[in-house]
Amino acid sequence: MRFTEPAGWVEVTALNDAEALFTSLTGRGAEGVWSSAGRANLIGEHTDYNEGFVLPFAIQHRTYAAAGMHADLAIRVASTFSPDPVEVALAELETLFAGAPGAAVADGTVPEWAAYPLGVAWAALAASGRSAADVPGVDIAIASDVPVGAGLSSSAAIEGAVAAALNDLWQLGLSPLDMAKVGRRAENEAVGAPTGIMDQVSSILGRADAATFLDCRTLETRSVDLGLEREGLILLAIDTKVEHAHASGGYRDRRAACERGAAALGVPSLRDLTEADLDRARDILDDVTFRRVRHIVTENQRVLDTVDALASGGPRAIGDLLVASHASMRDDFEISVPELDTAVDAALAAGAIGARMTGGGFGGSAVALVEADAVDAVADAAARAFAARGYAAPHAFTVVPSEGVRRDA
Ligand code: GAF
Repeated sequence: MRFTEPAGWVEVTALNDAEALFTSLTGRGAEGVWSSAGRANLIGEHTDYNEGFVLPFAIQHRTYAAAGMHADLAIRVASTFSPDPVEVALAELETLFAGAPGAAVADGTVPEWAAYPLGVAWAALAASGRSAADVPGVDIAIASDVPVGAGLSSSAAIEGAVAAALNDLWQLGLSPLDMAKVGRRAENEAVGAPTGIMDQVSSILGRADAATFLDCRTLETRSVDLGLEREGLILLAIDTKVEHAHASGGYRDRRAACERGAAALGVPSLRDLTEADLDRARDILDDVTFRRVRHIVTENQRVLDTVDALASGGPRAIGDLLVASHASMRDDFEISVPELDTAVDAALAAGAIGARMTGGGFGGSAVALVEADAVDAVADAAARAFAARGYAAPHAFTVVPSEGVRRDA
C-alpha cells in the first residue's frame, strides 16, 4: 500500500537526528533519548476546554528529545529546525514565564519554539515541588517527524518528550497525567496558547490500535479499542497544507464564545448542558453564540455515542458520527476551511466510511476512515478535488494509532 511507510523507518531517522544534534552541540553522547507522539483526534473537537469528552489517538509520528546533564546551572535547548541553542539559567525560568501568558515570546526574549521545552522545564519543576537550585543543568536536542502545522500536535509531542526526559534526569516523580498537565501549562502560560489538555494526554497516554477516551473534567482516561487492523480499516490523514495556529485568532474567539455561552446559561461550563437545554439556549443567546454552544453540546454526545458504537458495532459503525461532527464544525462552530471541506467531501464520495477535520481547525488535516483497499482511491480523489479547485496539493498518509511517551535509548 503506497501510503504506509516501511515499519520503523521514519522514527529511527528522527531518533538518530536528535542524538546527532546532541553530540554536535555538546561534543558528548546523550544520556538518553525520550519520545512522545503526535496525535489525531477521532472525535470531540473544542470540547476539552469545556470540560467535556474527547477521543483522540497517538500517531506513529514522534518527537525525540536527546538529553544529558551538565555542571552549569543552565538549560540549553536546540532542535533540528532551529539548531542554534537557546540557553537560559535555571534560576531565570521562573522570572521568564511567571508573568502574563506568552509574554516572554511576545517581547522576543524567547523564540516561540523554545518556549515549549523551556516552559516544560519551568512547569515540571513547579509540578514536582522542586526548585531550580535542586537540579543540575541539562542539554536537550530535539528532532521530530511529526508534520508541523498539519494539526497533528507537533507541540504536544515536544512537550511530552521533554517532560519525560526531565522527569527521568531530574528524578521528578511525575506521573504520565502530571506530565500532560505540565505540557498544557507550558503551552498556556509560557507559549500563550489557550488550549485544553487533549493533545498532551493523547500524546503521552496513547496505546497501539486504541484511542484515548478522556473526560476533561475528571481527567479520567480509558483506552478504547479501535480494532482497525482486525477489521481491515485504515485511518488516512489528509493534510490540506493550510497552516493553523492556536495562540491567536479563531481558536481564542471560539473559546471566548463558549465561556460567554456558559455564563449566560448559568452553568460552570458547557459540559453541564445536554441537548434538552438547547431550546432554552436558543431563546437566550444570540445566533452565533447559540451555534457555538450547540456544537459543544452535540459533540460531547457524539463522543459518547462513538465510544458506544465502537463497543457494540466496531469501527464501521462510527462513520455517520464522524460525518455529523464535521458538519457541526463547519456550520455551527465555523472552524473548517474550504480545503478541509473539500478533503472530507472527496473522501466520502470515494467511499470513505466517515471523515472529518481533526484538531483545532482553520487549516491542518482531515482524517478519513477507509477500507484498506480503498486508501489509494480516497487519496487520489482528494488530490483531484484539490487540483480542480486550484488548491495546493494535499498530502495523504496513514495514521496508525500508536503508543504514547517512552524512553527509546
Ligand atoms: C487544539 C488544542 F490544543 C486542543 O486542546 C483542542 O482544543 C483542539 O485544538 C480542538 O479540539 O489541538
